[in-house]
Amino acid sequence: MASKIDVFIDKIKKSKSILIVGHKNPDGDSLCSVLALAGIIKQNFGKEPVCLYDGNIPDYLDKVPYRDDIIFCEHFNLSVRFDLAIVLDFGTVAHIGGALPLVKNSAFRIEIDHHKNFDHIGDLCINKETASSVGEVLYEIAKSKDLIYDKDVAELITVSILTDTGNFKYCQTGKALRIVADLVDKGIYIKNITDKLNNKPWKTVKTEAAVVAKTEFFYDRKLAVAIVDAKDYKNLDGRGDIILGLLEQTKGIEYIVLLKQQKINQIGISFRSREKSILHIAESFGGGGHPCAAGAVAFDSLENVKKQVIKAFKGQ
Ligand SMILES: [Mn+2]
Repeated sequence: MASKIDVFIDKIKKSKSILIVGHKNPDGDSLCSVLALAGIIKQNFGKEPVCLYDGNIPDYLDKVPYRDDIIFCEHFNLSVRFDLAIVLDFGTVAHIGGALPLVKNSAFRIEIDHHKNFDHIGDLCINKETASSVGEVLYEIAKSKDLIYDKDVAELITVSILTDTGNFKYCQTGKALRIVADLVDKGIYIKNITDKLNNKPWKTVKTEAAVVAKTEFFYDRKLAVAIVDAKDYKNLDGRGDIILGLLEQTKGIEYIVLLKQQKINQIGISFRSREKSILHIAESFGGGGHPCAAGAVAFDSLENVKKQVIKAFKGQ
């Protein structure tokens, strides 16, 4: 990995124009790793990368440092040729979204990811599947090359890690905790960060609460199924993690399914399990993820998808 990072640094030094993008509809890791990397490049090499996104950034991320430095890709001239494009946290090329032509058109491409990725776009790939988040990979790169960064960048790296580990819940090793411990020792204060993330519009909080209140239970209350219909979907902020988090607190619940009607016949499905793996169920709907947290998108009516999901948990 060391020599790859040397190439990475060398490319940054030699490039006059640099583009940084994450995945479409950014989550905390995608947005904050893009902004953190832009900060690291500015503060060490004096260059101003262009940061672009596609889709929507959730409101809860509106107060993260440097939030105003990322531009909606449709507000940018898509025929520009960059010397260097850096793509973060994307998983698969289809997730890059509207900035893809700019990435393809760049003279050199670097990808930095922690997803299992079979669909590379980088001329240089710095991928670390064992990393909790791209924020963690950036921390490691900066550390290995003695790159400096300010407190805002440290906060961004922390948001990346907190988001992708579900506030450390999904950590399989102590690595992510040690990184954040180091950043706390260097002066960040986690309460400041979580206060910034408490930034949802009332209509979102109200919708989340109403969805939780309408939850249905199956199989001796082991399975909870919550539904966000198309009307509620436009009020949702991000993936509906708060709905899942609230239901998770219920005594006796083993599995939670959240159905989100993104379009009339397009249903986003989030699966959560307390213990047993539900990955095979997500995969049976064409999705994937982790043993206890997975997702899929089904192209059928809400009623049909609901029926199929309930059936899939029979005997689980
Ligand atoms: Mn990520």
